[in-house]
Amino acid sequence: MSTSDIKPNSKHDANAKFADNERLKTQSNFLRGTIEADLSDQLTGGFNADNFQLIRFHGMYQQDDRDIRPERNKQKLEPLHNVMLRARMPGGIIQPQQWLAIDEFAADKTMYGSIRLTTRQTFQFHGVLKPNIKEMHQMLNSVGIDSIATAGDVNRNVLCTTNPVESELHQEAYDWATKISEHLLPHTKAYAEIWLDGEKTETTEEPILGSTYLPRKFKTTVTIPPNNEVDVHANDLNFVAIADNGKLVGFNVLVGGGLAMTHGDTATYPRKADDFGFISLEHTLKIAEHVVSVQRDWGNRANRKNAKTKYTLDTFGSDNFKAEVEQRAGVKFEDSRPYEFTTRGDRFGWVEGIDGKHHLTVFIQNGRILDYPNQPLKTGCRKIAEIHQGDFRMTANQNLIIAGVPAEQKAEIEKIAYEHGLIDDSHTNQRKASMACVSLPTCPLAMAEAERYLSDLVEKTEALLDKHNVADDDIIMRVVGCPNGCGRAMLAEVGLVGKGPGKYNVYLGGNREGTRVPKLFLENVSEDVYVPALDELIGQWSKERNNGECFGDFVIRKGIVAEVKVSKTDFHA
Ligand code: SRM
Ligand code: SF4
Repeated sequence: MSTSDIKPNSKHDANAKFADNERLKTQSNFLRGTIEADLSDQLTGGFNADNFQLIRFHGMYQQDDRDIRPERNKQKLEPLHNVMLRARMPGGIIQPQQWLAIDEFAADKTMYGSIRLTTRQTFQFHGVLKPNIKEMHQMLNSVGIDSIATAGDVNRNVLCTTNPVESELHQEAYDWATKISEHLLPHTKAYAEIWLDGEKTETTEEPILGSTYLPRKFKTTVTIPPNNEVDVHANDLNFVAIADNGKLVGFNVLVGGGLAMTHGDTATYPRKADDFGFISLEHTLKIAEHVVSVQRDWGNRANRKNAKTKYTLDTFGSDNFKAEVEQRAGVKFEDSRPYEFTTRGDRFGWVEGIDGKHHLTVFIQNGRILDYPNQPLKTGCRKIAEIHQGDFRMTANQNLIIAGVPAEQKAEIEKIAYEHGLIDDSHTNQRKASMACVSLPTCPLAMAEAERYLSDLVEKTEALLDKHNVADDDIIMRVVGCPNGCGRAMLAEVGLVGKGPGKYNVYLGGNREGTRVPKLFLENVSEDVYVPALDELIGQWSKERNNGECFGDFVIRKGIVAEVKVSKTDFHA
């Protein structure tokens, strides 16, 4: 196919100039590009031209360590190119044998030695050098893991509430997450051909994604209320489980959430998803397919900053989008069934499931599993994996659940967890309610620190809560290194968004349930401004809040920031 064959998007200006990503997808021979040839190019540790982008569809990003970039530059060396890999793990479930394999690879073959749990229920390896990339995929494949479509303009890793307590409902929801993930995967066999030495085949079509794939990344969840830990409003497509007597009967479908924006560009904004209505179970895959197909055909392929589903809904009308989905799927949405989100946090410690199995949720600061001085988290996880009879579940808050433990093994697992810092009674509620994205040194888009700064900020916030006699309370606080918002600051009660080194925009007014976008409070400020400001606000909150009123609700009630009701009009107003 040549560039001139790219079909103009019927809904947009036929003369618009397509984003260059459209050309490269078109010319990629269904995501193959020249990646294979590039792998044997020893002149560079990186990937050439279009392959830099194409490897994303195979779950990898080319990166370099930004801390050492200036020094290498001085020495006239190319940046120390490496890749970050993100695995595909619908619902975040990983078996002990798989854990042992990734633990070993992280230790032996990555620059940082860590396993990084992400905000989307999977893990990343950071710092894999080119000669080790193929081996990495083959190792993953040998234990039943792949990284297909965890990045790029496709449907990404499908999230599912990590709720091992109501095991039956969770099992059903998890099965749907897996089915949806598989249904929406690219059909091309490029991944197997390139990384697993699979048989060379010819791909002639991508029946759901289309030969030029989607206009932009696409994110999906399956969610079991009342817990919204997957943060539905960060996602393009959400299936909210509706149960009758503990049996899953269907889903309410929410479409068009997303959190990214660009500093200074008011045409970009975080936006909540719209409720399209209820569907019964048998329509799930059809609806998933056609929300994707409408976004595929109506999404903006000229301007990538306005290409996500949230903008397609705002451009063409949510009702029109919904009607088109109904027509293509041959399914009418029914009225939404009642449900409520009441919580977003993980339930730390042990809980017993209805099947009598026990589940231990451990807090992993920033999701970074590594052996720290006095806290050998990685060794602890490995020791547990060596004896564990259940599985592990990665949560969307970057934490880990050791799930399905029989009563007789609880004590042994708990002992290992304590000895290795996986259970640490000194962690405050505030620490557990705080989250940051990766940011520096690996993220090429980072403008300010996030992961490496979070602990300091938490300590300062803990001191403020203590000072105002509310030390047992907490505020959902999230820090991101840039406005892409990977740590979901745009659904936090207090969200810090990186603007430059040590400088952040401070947003206030999200709620505990994750159903409200916060609003700008302070712009481009450093700690000497926002810590005293938080001191004052926390002081006010501690004295003037209504019974049980959370910080985010308080700042809205007091008019400290205005409520964002409709993002398109309210967010930048
Ligand atoms: Fe993200 C890009 C890390 C969740 C919105 N994200 C990136 C990249 C790959 C930078 C890049 O493009 O080169 C970051 C790699 C950093 C590194 O060194 O690892 C990165 N994103 C992450 C993770 C690892 C953050 C974390 O601390 O856990 C999360 C991986 C999720 C996963 O397993 O798939 C992660 N990213 C998110 C989320 C939150 C979510 O989905 O729940 C968002 C906001 C929700 C949304 O999509 O609206 C998010 N990431 C972005 C964006 C902005 C997309 C947009 O709509 O404009 C980018 C940049 C882009 O795509 O151009 C981005
Ligand atoms: Fe990187 Fe920005 Fe995402 Fe943080 S929010 S990981 S800095 S892209």
